[in-house]
Amino acid sequence: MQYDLYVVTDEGLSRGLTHCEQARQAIAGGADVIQLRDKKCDCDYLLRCAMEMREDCKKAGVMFIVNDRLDVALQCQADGVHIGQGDMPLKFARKVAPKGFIIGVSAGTLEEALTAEQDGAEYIGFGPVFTTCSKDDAGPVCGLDLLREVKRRVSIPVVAIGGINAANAPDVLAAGADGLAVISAVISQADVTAAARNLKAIITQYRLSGRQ
Ligand code: TZP
Ligand code: MG
Repeated sequence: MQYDLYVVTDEGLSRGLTHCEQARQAIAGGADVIQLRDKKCDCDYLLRCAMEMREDCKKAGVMFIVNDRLDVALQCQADGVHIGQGDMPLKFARKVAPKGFIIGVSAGTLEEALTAEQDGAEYIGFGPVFTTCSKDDAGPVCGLDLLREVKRRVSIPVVAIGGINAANAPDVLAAGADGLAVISAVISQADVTAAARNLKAIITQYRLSGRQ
């Protein structure tokens, strides 16, 4: 499973694009994973977005994940769901998830990362690695040292999130991140495709340089 460029959609942080438009433009720029994230809209709209994004991701061979909402993820046959520490516990989600369904878990400490792995998460979203303005309750900044430590201690993929951009991406990769999850560095840019393409090129360049 490739998590390299993991783009999280957000209509509040976009310059007027819908979730579906953001996803299509990020896919055109080389996103490996698209996550639909909306904590405000009604369920009907979320489901319609999810259905359309599911199709676009499938056509492009891109992984599609729904944030928080296992019901929506199952209904649209997403590849998986992403759950936070305050969401439905992983073991309950696993019980109703089909075989092969991906469950990602947010972690902000080493303990949370270890527990997520023990409980059977497919990947960890670790952060906020840096300060972020995109999530009010993101919690304390973890920093690159803790990311490195988490990478040493867990064996499932660790996707770094929080304040990641083209300038700090090489440092995050050097700390061992298996993927870079971003909102504003791609979604808030005037040219979403170009921003995604630029980040993807940095990741590809880093991987090709043989350091990972
Ligand atoms: N979880 C931890 S930080 C964060 C989320 C959803 C926000 C990331 O947004 P940005 O704009 O890439 O910092
Ligand atoms: Mg959540």
